[in-house]
Amino acid sequence: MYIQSMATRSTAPTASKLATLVAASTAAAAVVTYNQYENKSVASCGGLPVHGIAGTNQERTFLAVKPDGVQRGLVGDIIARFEKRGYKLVGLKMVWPTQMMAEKHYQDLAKKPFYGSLTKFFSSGPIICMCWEGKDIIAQGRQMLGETQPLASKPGSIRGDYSIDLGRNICHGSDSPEAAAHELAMWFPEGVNDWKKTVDAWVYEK
Ligand code: RTP
Ligand code: MG
Repeated sequence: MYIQSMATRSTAPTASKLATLVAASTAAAAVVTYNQYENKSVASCGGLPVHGIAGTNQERTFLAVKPDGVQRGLVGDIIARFEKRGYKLVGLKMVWPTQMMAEKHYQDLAKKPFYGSLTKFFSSGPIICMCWEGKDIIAQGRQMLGETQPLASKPGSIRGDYSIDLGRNICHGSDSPEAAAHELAMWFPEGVNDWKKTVDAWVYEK
């Protein structure tokens, strides 16, 4: 099971390391850590399901910076684009996927000839797992990523600005509410954080 694989690849923090980790984490990550260590079994830290509510301002998606984006130092830029647009980050962590996790993530592509190279690449280094929330985030997230093929991606999109090759296109985004639910359940089994963003009245008319 992928969760067991994750556990064997992680180093369990000592109590003192844990305190440092929590202090150094973002507020969102710290809340998740607190809940994990309190042994709370939560689908989300508030009342929402992890995948939010599609079609509302609380729609959620799973976005990831792939191993090439991490290696190329694009994590901050990618997070900043979604933050500046007005979306809310409710889950964030770095994970080094196993081949099995990559296969589960891309299970809908299992019959494609590139499945082996894709999953090998996706498990070749750490990725940044993110859960973003906001109106139309699934479709807008895909637009902000760009097209699958970098050649078709417009400048201004992440892939249009930073990628050239199909198999090194920097980022992943859920392509439907069903995919978002599947992917968020897989990558955030510990839950995410339902926090209120005080500037939302300046982002949303209603
Ligand atoms: P992603 O899932 O990674 O966000 O990408 P996507 O939806 O835009 O494209 P998808 O069809 O889901 O394919 C997943 C990744 O596989 C690689 N790919 N290679 N050789 C090929 O024909 C081919 N087609 C797709 C791409 O890296 C793509 O992002
Ligand atoms: Mg896809």
